[in-house]
Amino acid sequence: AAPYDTILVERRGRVGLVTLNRPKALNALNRRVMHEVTHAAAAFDADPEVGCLVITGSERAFAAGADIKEMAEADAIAMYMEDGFGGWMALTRVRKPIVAAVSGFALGGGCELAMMCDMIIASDTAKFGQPEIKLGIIPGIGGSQRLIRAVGKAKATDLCLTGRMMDAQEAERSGLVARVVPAGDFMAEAMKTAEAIAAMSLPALMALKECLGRADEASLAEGLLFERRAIQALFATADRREGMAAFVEKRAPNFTHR
Ligand code: CO8
Repeated sequence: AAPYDTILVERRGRVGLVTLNRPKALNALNRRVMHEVTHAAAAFDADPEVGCLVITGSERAFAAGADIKEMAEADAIAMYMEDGFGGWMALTRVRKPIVAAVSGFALGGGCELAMMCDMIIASDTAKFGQPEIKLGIIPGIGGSQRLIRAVGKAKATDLCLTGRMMDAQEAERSGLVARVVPAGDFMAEAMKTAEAIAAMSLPALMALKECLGRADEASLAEGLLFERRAIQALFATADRREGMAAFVEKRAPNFTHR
């Protein structure tokens, strides 16, 4: 692996695992973390042996937001010239599914990072929020856009304007989180889920991620057409033949991800 300072990176079978690792700062997301996470994710995206990624933090914190100590020194013109925080957009170009395994604090940029992933599995200790307003700023990598799409206008507005935290149960109720599991089990659950996803046909997974992403970005008519073209194209894969043959023959499929 590349020499990373702020993350741990490991491939387990077909799952690429990225663990944020700045425990003393509750995994605050500084520039270095941004470069390392996006670099590691792009490397897993390019690795044909990987079918699904997991991004996680520690039990205490997924990530407590952008690094406030770094931001305290920032200057507006420099931020603009270097497109401050813009590097995180690279994560949205990853074409394989990403599961966020969230325990403890997922605040500000941490909540936004979790929302850039395709699904969130949370421990029952997870706490989500967009507390930027308390610092005199606002979310910067999608909080005002993705949260409203995930939980609706009422709750997103409440969270963003007050900066309050929402617990795992409220996050699940409101549709931000796919599953809540007991604290001790969240990593096992996330890894098991990612392994199950990674065992599916990779071209189908990639097409599916693209289609799901369209739901937020296109009209229903455009999205339906996009989905139909994608399923038609998937009839060309060997995995499609194998998947259907395996069903008919009452056996497990042996996907080759082609
Ligand atoms: N940045 C830098 N350091 C942090 C951060 C942070 N966001 N959060 C915690 N830390 C540090 C603390 O300074 C402390 O360090 P030290 O031991 O040296 O004093 C250490 O982590 C432990 O934190 P606490 O002692 O505060 O732990 P508590 O359990 O008392 O409190 C909280 C935990 C509630 C999470 C508290 O630390 C907190 O409120 N943190 C800040 C949360 C926040 O405001 N986040 C939003 C930041 S703004 C943002 O994310 C902007 C988004 C724009 C784009 C983002 C791109 C990445």
